[in-house]
Amino acid sequence: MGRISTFLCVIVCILALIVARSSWIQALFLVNFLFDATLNSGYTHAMSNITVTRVSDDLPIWQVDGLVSEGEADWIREAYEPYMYSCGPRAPVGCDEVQVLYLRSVHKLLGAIEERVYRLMGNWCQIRNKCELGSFMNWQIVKYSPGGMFQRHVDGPIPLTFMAYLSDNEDGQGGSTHFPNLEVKSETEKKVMMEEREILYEILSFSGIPKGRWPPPPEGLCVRPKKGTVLMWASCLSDGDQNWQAIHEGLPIKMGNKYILNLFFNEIDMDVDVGRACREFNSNFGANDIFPQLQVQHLA
Ligand SMILES: O=C(O)CCC(=O)C(=O)O
Repeated sequence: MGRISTFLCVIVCILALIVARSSWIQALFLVNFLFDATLNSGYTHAMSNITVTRVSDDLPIWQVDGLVSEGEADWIREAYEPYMYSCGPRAPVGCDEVQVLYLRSVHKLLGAIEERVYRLMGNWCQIRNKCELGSFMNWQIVKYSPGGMFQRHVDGPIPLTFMAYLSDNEDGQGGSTHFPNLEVKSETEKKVMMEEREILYEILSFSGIPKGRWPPPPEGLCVRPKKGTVLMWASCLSDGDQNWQAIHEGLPIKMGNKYILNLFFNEIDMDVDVGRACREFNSNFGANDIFPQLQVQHLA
């Protein structure tokens, strides 16, 4: 009896806290989110052949394929869509998002993906003893609608960003992730960059924004969203400082929607010593240490 009443007390206190911090509507919404059986249904797809490709020599940035399946990407998009709300003031323009603050064990698929990432990053995880679900920041799912974009920024200094595309962007749709400081090397990369530039100008010319206030055009590497593809990159240097090569933006999309899934490997206690995690990450680990079981390929 004692245990049951303690349990009920804890639940009531948690609910009271939620209500105190939000409106009734939001509170009901959050409670529903927490106990939504769909999100807890454990939909997963077996991990297939995972490949890791170093995308640029200028920055520790890798493309990981096979970690999130296309079916999982569809599932996440559809399951979390009802819980999305308009992004906050510091967030991207023209977007909705959902932050998954709760137990990864409740959100089974996100928990499974997080475990896969830890397995992939064997050494870093084990040495730092950080292979437990929820060691890092919240999962975040973002949806961009036409005109939606995320201005240039650096995530960090953060040892590692995980970003999965949950939708495909076709030719002419825009919405690539642009790294202005990373060199464009191949003709294909140049073609994507030029197309993104054209779309940006087209959107801006209808936006009413005076020309003098237009953002700079894409001049660096543009990665076009492909459902299930993951990008991972480090935003700090070995001395713990921000790596400005990691500056990036989500370019505006012209039509349709774009969805991404983010996890920032920023330790929760990193506010105490932001530089430490960067120093340990960078001085001890290279690509083959982060992904020890995998052969890292290089883009030609
Ligand atoms: O949408 C993108 O391609 C980039 C998103 C991004 O930079 C972020 O979520 O921090």
